[in-house]
Amino acid sequence: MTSSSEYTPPKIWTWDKESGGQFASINRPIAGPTREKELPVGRHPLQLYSLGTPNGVKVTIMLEELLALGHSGAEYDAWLIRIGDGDQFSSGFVEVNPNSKIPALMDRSGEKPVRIFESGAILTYLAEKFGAFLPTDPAKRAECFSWLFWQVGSAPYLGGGFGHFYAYAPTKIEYAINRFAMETKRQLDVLDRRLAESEYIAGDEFTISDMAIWPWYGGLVKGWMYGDSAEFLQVQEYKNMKRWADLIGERPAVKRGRMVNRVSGELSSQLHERHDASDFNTKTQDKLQPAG
Ligand SMILES: N[C@@H](CCC(=O)N[C@@H](CS)C(=O)NCC(=O)O)C(=O)O
Repeated sequence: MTSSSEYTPPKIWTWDKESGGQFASINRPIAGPTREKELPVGRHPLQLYSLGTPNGVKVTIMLEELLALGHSGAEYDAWLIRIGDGDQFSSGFVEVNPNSKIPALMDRSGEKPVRIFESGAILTYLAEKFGAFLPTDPAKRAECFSWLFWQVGSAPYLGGGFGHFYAYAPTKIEYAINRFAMETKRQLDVLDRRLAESEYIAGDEFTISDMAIWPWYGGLVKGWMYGDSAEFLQVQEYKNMKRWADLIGERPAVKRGRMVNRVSGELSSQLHERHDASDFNTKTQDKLQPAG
């Protein structure tokens, strides 16, 4: 193994703003707002402040699935939070999520607005509010929650670990890439074995655990994440994952959910803000910014 760094940590760590890397301009070691700015509020009961990353997509898939089931109370305004520009550090955003990370949701349907942050908490809140995509049978519900919490605990090894060191870090560190590639492949094997015995993650029903896991691990086996990572990790080995990733990806609500707050890829797949169901047909970037 080669060592690409001669770094010896000092006795006391200090904040080195010049440390580089793709997120150097937004990362900082302190919490709280950096600027005074209120968040916009639209006309619907639910106000989502997010970006079309895997964590954001979990929630837009859930909202589109709820609407597809006929829950009109799940109508929502999706506002774009550009984390690369530091929108998550505005005073308004920090009031909804003191952790300054997307997604964040405000439920304004009741007498007092309710804030919810952390994607797993948002999925659970919406599932309980609408009585959907969360089994009521205690054993099935426990299985669903087990996989939901598995996702929330595991994805940082994929995103913050493997993805960061394989795709984003300014230098390639063999030790870090090996460590997190190993863990990511182990996680894919966990899912693949589960999906060999079960149609969906939590059993025979599509639930919030599928919605949480699919944007991360489904995206990985579909080759949508971190450059050439699909080849590097040989994701085609995980045949049950592939079956499940395709099954979920074909759902119309999942296709719509992926478009919301998305700022990369085909212009026709980017709906920067969603305020009405008709926006999918009229407000994608190809319609707003015609070529030429
Ligand atoms: N555990 C959180 C993670 C959320 C998260 O990491 N969000 C990222 C984008 S995917 C973010 O907002 N990053 C901005 C930042 O770190 O400043 C969740 O599941 O909601």
